[in-house]
Amino acid sequence: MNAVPKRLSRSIVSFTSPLYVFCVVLAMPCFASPYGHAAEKPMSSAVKVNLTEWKLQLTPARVPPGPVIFEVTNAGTIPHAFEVEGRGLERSTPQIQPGASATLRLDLRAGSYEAYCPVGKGSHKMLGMMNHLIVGNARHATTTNDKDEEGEKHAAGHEPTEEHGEHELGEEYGGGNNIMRVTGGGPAIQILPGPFPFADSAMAVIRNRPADQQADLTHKAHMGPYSNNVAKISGDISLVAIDHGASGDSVSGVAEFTAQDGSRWKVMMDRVQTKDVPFNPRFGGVIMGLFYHGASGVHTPLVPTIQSSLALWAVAHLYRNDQLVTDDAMVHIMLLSRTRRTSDWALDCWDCSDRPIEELQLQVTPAPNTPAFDAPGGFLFVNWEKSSGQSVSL
Ligand SMILES: [Cu+2]
Repeated sequence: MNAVPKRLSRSIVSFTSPLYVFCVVLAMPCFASPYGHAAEKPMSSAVKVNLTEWKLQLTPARVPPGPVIFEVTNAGTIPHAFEVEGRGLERSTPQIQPGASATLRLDLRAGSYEAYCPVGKGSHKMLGMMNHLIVGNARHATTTNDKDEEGEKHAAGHEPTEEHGEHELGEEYGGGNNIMRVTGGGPAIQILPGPFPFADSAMAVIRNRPADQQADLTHKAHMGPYSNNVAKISGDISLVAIDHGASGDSVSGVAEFTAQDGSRWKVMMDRVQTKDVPFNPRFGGVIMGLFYHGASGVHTPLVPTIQSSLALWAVAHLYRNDQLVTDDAMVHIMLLSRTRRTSDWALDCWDCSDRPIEELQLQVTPAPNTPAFDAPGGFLFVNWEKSSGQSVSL
């Protein structure tokens, strides 16, 4: 998954200078309390939490045991929330709208806690909105390799600074190395321009977006590709995708189909697309296992809420009737939970995340500032309705 920086440099920095810990834990309340009741009522620590797509920053990321006040700001463009989990505790803020703030007060025992965004059934967390809070002297629960020991050693005796709040652990999510072979099967249908049948439900999400996104999404709600205007066609697709960290994602494969107007199209996947998809920072490459779209708040709401075993963004060579159209066609492919009924292939669920994963979607659009394709609506959107993927861990 290129969407999330996985090989993040470990900016693990220690606060474990014995002198520093002593001062924070013991001395600070004494100095800070003018009444000298520090032992009965320890002073609260304050942690600033910054939420964006798709990052969660804690400043500082280590506090002494006792009361902690989290001052949470959603600096992103979609709703988020903040949850702390660990040592038998699990507490969160309500959902926080973009630009808004919330406060969470907890009494924390020494230990390591997960701090993450709980929105989207784990998808925001998986995309990178996750960090660790260390209370007291605890070592990080998941730091086991030598690098961390080194980091701690080197940092020992240094004063903590702001950057220590950036306690990022990329390897915990999607650090694997997965390969998936996908073959399209079942009826192939071409989706033609038309209104999105769940536009009313989508509007609840669209209303929370910035003005420029609202305009784009509202336009697509009326003529976008996710419509019930479909035609049965014929064609094949097969591909191999590799999810291998920030720089190793890869895709290869070919789709060939004869569209509803009789034109023959060929899509040859060339490479993953790692540049941000407009309005969706950090999407790109190959992502295996993601709950998103629809009401999840992740990516466009003009697709029902779905679970995907594979989502990828690629750049392809595109041919029409054996003539090259472009070397830079933008491709989005998902193997996802079924969104359409088998009688007339109409979209029939707003939340389709519990359905079996067997629908393969191929969406091909022109790169920005290039001509629309010679196809209805200027795009190509084909589903293979009974497809399968084989995932293998290397
Ligand atoms: Cu979130």
